[in-house]
Amino acid sequence: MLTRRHAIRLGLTTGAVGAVGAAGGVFQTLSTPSGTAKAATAAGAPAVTPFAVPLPVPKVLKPYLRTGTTDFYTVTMSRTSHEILPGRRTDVLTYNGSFPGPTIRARSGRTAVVKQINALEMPTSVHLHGGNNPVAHDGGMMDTIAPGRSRTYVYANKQPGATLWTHDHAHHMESEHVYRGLSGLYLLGDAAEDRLGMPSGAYEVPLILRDAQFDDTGAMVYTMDDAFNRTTIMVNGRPWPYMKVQGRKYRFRMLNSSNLRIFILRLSDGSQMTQIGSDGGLLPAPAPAPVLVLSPGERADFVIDFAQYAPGTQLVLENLIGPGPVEQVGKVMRFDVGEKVADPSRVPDVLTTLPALAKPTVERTFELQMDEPETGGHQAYINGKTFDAKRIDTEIRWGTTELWTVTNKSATIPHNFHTHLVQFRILERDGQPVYPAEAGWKDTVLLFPGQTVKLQLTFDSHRGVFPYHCHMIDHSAMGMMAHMKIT
Ligand SMILES: [Cu+2]
Repeated sequence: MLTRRHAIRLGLTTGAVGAVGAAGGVFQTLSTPSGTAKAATAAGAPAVTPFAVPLPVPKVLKPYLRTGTTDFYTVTMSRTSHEILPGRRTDVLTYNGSFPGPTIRARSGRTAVVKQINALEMPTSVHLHGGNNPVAHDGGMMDTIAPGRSRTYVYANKQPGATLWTHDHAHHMESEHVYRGLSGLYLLGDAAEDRLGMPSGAYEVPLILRDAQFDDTGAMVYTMDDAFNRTTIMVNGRPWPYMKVQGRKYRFRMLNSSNLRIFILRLSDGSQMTQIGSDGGLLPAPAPAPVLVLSPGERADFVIDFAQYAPGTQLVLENLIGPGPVEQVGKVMRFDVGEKVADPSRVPDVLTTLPALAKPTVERTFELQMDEPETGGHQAYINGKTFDAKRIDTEIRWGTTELWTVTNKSATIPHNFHTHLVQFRILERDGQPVYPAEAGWKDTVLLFPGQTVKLQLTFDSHRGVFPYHCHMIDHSAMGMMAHMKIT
């Protein structure tokens, strides 16, 4: 349980304590100041008027070739400049020149072949976060693409439809590379999901959240592990955008692509959203969501029905957790509701069936810890060890189902826990069942200081060495990462 003292040290805004402390049941509805003042960015940065720029939607990458089984894509990683803050140019690292990168729309059961050309001056590695792929195509941290070279990743997509994420994973550089823009959505669809008739096309919209710090020239400032000065909130690459919506249902595919920032989101009128999916795919049933809680790397698939609002209504998507001044980090974007329109889409009561949980035969414990701020240290650890690329930390027999107990041993710093290769299930948090939105397929789980989760994982796909790590990626770059070997 998160105490108020912890909350204050974490910089939570009023009311968020109830949200993150609630175990079992859904999170409580919260109250928080709804900042309307002009949002200055960090000291010295140009002020940005919130809700002044329209929400862009990353374009969908077209395959250059489609066969009966496979879609072929080419992506070039390059440095370019982009308008993020209105009227300024910012140097960014991009996939195919866009910030964030273009969306790949893949299909479950069809192979996607993505040739990644590294036109940058440093090594990169492309990881498909949430994807079930063999070592050679996982974008390992040491398995990098040298400057000027290319690498072809093959994704078999043998998993249910899900909101996945391609991002850089080059060791000791991933944190800055992702921060500067090597990040893009990978939406995996499947036929069973299509048959549900949920909002699609123009009514299925990616929302890629993140923060950043800018200086007075509009340049992005990267300081390792600086959670406090990244107070410009962006969605799809623009600060505090607005989105004009029609009076009908929309499906949002949300990713928190921040390095360190956690979001606890709610609508400014306090009405509920409907969460339909999590990291690894659809939930069994729609879950009422008074708030959405997303730590870095987590995804939420959710629906808002704007038909319930009078035309002209403006709804702010607010954030209830810091760090940062509430007038900056307390809001994310605004929905401007238009006229009601016909809406043939549905959100059925049953979305999918999750497989029965196999009985775990191996139990392990993992403790996440890093040097506390007052010590001045900059190392991070899993089970007391900082990352060593040559060390195997966990040996797993192929076919085994395991129960992992993961604890955040930090006194003041939240962490999360991300596994490559497998989607897991969260059995409980601090001894209590998790709320419905966390009970589906997950690959990343949030742990506030002192929290413990129990995870169930089955290793019945690819063999080899894969990492697991904190996905507050400044922390993984500081060593909160380890290797598992499945044999
Ligand atoms: Cu961490």
